[in-house]
Amino acid sequence: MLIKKPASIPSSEITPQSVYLNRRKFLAGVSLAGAALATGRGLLEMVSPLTTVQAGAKLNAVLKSPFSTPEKQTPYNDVTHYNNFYEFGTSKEAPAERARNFKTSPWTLSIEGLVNKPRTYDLDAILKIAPLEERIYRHRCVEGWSIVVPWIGFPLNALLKQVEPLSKAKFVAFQSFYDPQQMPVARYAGIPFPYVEGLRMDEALHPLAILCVGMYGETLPNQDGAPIRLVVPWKYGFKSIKSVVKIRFVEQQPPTTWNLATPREYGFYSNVNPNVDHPRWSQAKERRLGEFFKRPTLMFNGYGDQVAQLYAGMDLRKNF
Ligand SMILES: Nc1nc2c(c(=O)[nH]1)N[C@H]1C(S)=C(S)[C@@H](COP(=O)(O)O)O[C@H]1N2
Ligand SMILES: [Mo]
Repeated sequence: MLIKKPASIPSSEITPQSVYLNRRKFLAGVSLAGAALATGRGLLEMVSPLTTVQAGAKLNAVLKSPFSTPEKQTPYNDVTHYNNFYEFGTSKEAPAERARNFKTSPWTLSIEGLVNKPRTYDLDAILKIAPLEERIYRHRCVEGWSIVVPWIGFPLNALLKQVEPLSKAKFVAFQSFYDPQQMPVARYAGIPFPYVEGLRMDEALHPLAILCVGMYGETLPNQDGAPIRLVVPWKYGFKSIKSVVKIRFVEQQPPTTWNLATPREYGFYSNVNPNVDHPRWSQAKERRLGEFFKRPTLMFNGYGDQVAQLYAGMDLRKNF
């Protein structure tokens, strides 16, 4: 990572953005960095207990990825103040306000179902699953807006390899945290909670699918799904489930929240597809946040070269 691999970049180069670090944490980070140099141990390994403490802490030792788009990144302020996170309200501005005191530490992620090695991870263990990478991805919401975000995470397949799915496992089911006490307005959202999502096994193994722990060089803000979320860039945004607490390996296609709520409008696959309209609007174009003119939406959100073969022979009109 920072010590061993020259390809790594300091997070300060990702986006110029001032970060508040309290003095004690800053000093601890510096001395640990020194110790990492002296012992040759990875910096991430040594600082991860500090970086996981709260949203908005710097994530060091982040590798660049060849999967990143060179497109202009959406401003941080837009990505953190125009959110869908229905547990915290249905307006785009609500999650930034209402998730402010969301308690994300301590956090556990449990892996269950058809695996050889079921396991419960705390956040420090999650951060040790694989080296953290920056992945600058396009994100296309089914509602017609899009953003370009420098996510930080690691391939979902790295976790899968640790828990060793059985050959019977054909799908992966994800579940979000839900606590009506902390999310009192969720009951007015009109969708069932906890929020659930799913992927077919080959989709989950695809190197573009990541578990995301940060963005713009820092841990995830609460409104963007702290402390850990999924990011699947070739699918509509609602597949990228936030604040994940459970991942279950199953034989049958699992239920997904938007399909449960409105099956006529939202299918299981939800691949970005400009040729298949939503029943109530066209999906041919999108508006990048911060831009005035719409741009054409690309098949598989522009990731077709990498993912189209996953759906070879499937009728994407039926499997929407
Ligand atoms: N738990 C949960 N995850 C969720 C949602 C939600 O309401 N609850 N909204 C989804 C939708 S519709 C989108 S577009 C993305 C938005 O992610 P962002 O706010 O970080 O841009 O999160 C997805 N993940
Ligand atoms: Mo969305």
